[in-house]
Amino acid sequence: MKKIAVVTGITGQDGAYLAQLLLSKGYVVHGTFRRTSSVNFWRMEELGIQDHPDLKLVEHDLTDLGSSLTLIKEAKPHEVYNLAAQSFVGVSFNQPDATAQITGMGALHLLEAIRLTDRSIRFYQASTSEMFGKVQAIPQVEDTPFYPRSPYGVAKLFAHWMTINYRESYDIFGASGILFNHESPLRGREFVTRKITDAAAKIRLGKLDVLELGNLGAQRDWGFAQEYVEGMWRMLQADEADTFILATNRTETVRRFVDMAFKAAGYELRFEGEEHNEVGIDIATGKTLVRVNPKFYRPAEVELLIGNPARAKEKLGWEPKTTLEELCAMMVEADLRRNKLGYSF
Ligand code: NDP
Ligand code: GDR
Repeated sequence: MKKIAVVTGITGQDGAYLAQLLLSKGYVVHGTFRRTSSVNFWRMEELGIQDHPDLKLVEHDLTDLGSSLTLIKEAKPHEVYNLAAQSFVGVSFNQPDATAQITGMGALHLLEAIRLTDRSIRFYQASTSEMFGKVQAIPQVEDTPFYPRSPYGVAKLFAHWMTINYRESYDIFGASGILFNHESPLRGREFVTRKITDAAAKIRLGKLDVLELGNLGAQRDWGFAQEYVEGMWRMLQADEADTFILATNRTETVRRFVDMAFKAAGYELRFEGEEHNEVGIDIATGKTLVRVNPKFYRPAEVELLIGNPARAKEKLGWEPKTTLEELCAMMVEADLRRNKLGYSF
């Protein structure tokens, strides 16, 4: 009999990659999406899985407890991966309530549905390095104290502790993956890496003059999303439910990523100016291609993230393989291709 998995947030980056992985392993996947006036399945189309016979697309809203109960009752899954969230940190400052409902309470609704339906169902919660926020240790490990710096980080911390609480209270197999930033050609264009690679491609093709960004000094630990979903799956195959960090143990500034992406698009940049006035100039022509616009700064920033994935390596045999240079080049190449074809995602 085939294993059955529920993946919430199938229209997102990780949902699409995870569905592809699970289908390749012979699972039946119930992928959830929320009702909108025009649902967008472009990521599943890019991966060629949207018409897979074992992929069932289910309408579901995380903020509705009844919707989660029905989902779990009808799908009868062995595993539930909770990837759906209001996942954009910047937006969470403008929509803290909605973020708390979706990103925080949404996880609790699924845990309640499992508790009330079948406690043998294994649950994965998409936790985040944003929970470390104002970091208390470098690099961050599973036991580093949390200090979230955004409504998103606070909501995720609630969901993380709920997962542990249901593990301890009801013996539910609840695994929490503290994943550091992971990117890919399927990343949403509001996130900084994809914003940069898309802009570098557009500038190369003469479709954009200047890229505007916020804090260029923020440091992130960026890995490749396709490898990270493999880690999620491994967490649910382990003997015991646990909390694991997935990261690369390398950190770079946003500025360095800009430099890399523009290099991949054929430019050599020179950075000049102080913080809010900083610009990136094309050395060959003297043209300004990158400019800081303070409107992209956040009310509170997470300045430095770097994660040590030693526990995942030891207990799950998981480690990242793709370098940041390879990842960045892959994203720029995909954005050059899409922009040439006139795609808008
Ligand atoms: P995306 O933003 O690409 O995808 C989020 C998904 O959640 C989308 O499918 C979105 O649907 C769905 N969603 C949003 N609101 C609701 C709702 N009310 N009901 C149901 N579904 C909803 O995120 P990623 O794929 O990058 O990330 C996956 C998960 O991992 C998220 O929970 C994120 O917070 C977390 N995470 C991500 C990291 C990363 O670097 N990518 C790192 C650490 C954690 P729609 O398409 O309709 O908007
Ligand atoms: P993050 O990712 O907040 O780490 O959350 P994002 O790519 O949005 O920001 C990374 C860093 O870049 C700085 N930055 C900008 N960010 C955006 N989006 N746009 C800009 O113009 C810009 N300029 C500078 C930000 O200030 C920040 O420091 C992501 C999400 O996927 C979360 O869901 C996930 O939990 C974490 O990664 C780990």
